[in-house]
Amino acid sequence: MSALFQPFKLKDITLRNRIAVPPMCQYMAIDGRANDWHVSHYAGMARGGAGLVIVEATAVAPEGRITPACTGIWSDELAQAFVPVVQEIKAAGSVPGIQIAHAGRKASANVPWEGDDHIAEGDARGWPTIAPSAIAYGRNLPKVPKAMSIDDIARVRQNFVDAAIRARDVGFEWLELHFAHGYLAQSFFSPHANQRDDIYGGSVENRARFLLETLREVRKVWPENLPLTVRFGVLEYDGRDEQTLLESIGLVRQFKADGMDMLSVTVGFTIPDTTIPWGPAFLGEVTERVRREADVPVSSAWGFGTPEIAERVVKEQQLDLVMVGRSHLVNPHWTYAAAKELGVARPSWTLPAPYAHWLERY
Ligand code: FNR
Ligand code: 531
Repeated sequence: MSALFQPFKLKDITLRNRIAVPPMCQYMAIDGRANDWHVSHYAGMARGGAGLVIVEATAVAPEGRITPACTGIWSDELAQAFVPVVQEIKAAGSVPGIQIAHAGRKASANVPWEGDDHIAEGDARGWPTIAPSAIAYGRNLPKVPKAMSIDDIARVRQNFVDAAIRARDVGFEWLELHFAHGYLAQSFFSPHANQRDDIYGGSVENRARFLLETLREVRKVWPENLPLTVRFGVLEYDGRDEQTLLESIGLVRQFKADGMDMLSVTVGFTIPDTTIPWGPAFLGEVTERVRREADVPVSSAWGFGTPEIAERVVKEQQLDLVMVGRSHLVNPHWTYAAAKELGVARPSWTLPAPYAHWLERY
């Protein structure tokens, strides 16, 4: 029996298998609005059989976009633009999730295929960035952000709450807070990026404050019966990882106590000068450690995108859910192909009728 093709129940949501499409920016929005590109992109992977499809990092405020082409949900009108995306994912038998985000000091950048760097000062396409402290990321993102005031912090926290309400109201059934990848929330937790001397900086409790306050406020508005999850970088590969992991696992325990249902483990990506041991499933061990020490359901990503690896890490209970990203850009029907490769009986059940009926018959 394949472990990867067992259902997964979290709160009132049951996924048909352990395969999730992680959020992957498409950089195809205009003024934050989802469009036909997003409908076909997400529908394709849902029709391919994935149990869960998480819509890309979607900004809770205009200045929270990574690039001018990122999606947003800072208005009811932008939220409505996701209705066809939600409908297509559900129609394909998958579960619609969305990741809500604020890019912090990494915002106001060109799309990856047009430089992946900060938009030049004076270029009207860009905007001023905000962050815990006036410390730039560096390298391709040299812009020095404005250190957020207490009012800025309160406003952005409310932006996350309002975004969660809008996501709920347009039918998303799985919410992921983007607390990772060097964006605003992750940067509050990092002593590299957060050198505030008020209650949001200094001690690990203070550096965790924005993340915990935001989670607690979102928990109040997100339906209790639907999964509320967090994507968080538990280490940075910056030479101080044992300390970072201890702090991170302590924070993850607090996330769980405050109502987080699942954690998506990833890398911090807070600073450029790190030595990341890229490789297939390189986060498997640390994900299993977080799962064990924080006693929380976990997913993870980075190189799990072959059927054998995905099957193994679920069977060995390193992960509860496998995030398969780039492999889904290669083949939206990755899940069906994995079912066939793993010898799952009648894998065509993972596809909708118009495809399934003709497969394995002739
Ligand atoms: C990503 N990733 C990403 N992560 C995230 O938390 N929010 C996002 O919006 C994005 N956007 C994004 C765009 C593109 C084009 C890529 C390739 C990646 C990271 C992604 O979710 C995943 O963690 C990585 O791609 C690693 O998994 P794979 O691709 O090795 O399966
Ligand atoms: C991080 C990434 C690094 C290296 C390879 C693939 C992905 N992602 C983070 C994404 C944006 C694109 C780059 C987000 O979290 C929004």
